[in-house]
Amino acid sequence: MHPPLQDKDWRSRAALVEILPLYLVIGPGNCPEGTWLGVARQAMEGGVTCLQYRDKTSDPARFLANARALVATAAPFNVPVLINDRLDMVALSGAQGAHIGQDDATPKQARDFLGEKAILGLSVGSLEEFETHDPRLVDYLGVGPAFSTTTKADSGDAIGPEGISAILECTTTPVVAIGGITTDSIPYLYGLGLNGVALITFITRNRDPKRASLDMAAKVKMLTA
Ligand code: TZP
Ligand code: MG
Repeated sequence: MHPPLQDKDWRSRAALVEILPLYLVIGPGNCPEGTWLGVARQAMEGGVTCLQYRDKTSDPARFLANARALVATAAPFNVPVLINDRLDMVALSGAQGAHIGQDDATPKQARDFLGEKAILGLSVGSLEEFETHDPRLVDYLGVGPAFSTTTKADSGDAIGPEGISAILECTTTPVVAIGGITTDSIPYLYGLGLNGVALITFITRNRDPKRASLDMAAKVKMLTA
């Protein structure tokens, strides 16, 4: 059994290795109207191990209400919630941490703001971006886009398994790949040393998000086999 969410040392390597394998990034914009929270629940029933609330359009009150709803939905599953970009919403929503990109607060600003207990993830799209970060401040890296994706317009060109490998060779920080990952594309990532995969479309646009998560959970086991 897992200890209660708030008591866990989320930043420990053991905790990160447990939560990163199947990571769902989700917000209202990724799902048909009114369904996103149910999709998140079904995804956790299917084995999703970590959630990121990512919402570029809601006003602050709606953002906070949604983030709180996701935290409450995830708690019985012992699944942590990370907040994309909006560091101010982390403590207010009861989330376990944040995920930032290269154009957001710096890892130093984020760590100073969040304190020592919160999980902090950073997006990295190249070796150049990787080299500018201080690994002591960041708990995991989201590397990609692994494959081409239309979900994030400014995500840059796909870096492929080779680009991901180049970064993995330079770090001991846990890494998840993101971008265009499906049950068909994930085999190209086997054996690279990834700790997990982060997904939007494969789960949120699937008619059966639980089934999609179960299928992906089975494949994710082969990442480290
Ligand atoms: N960051 C890099 S690619 C991406 C993000 C948020 C989108 C990934 O979404 P999908 O739909 O799984 O390709
Ligand atoms: Mg961002």
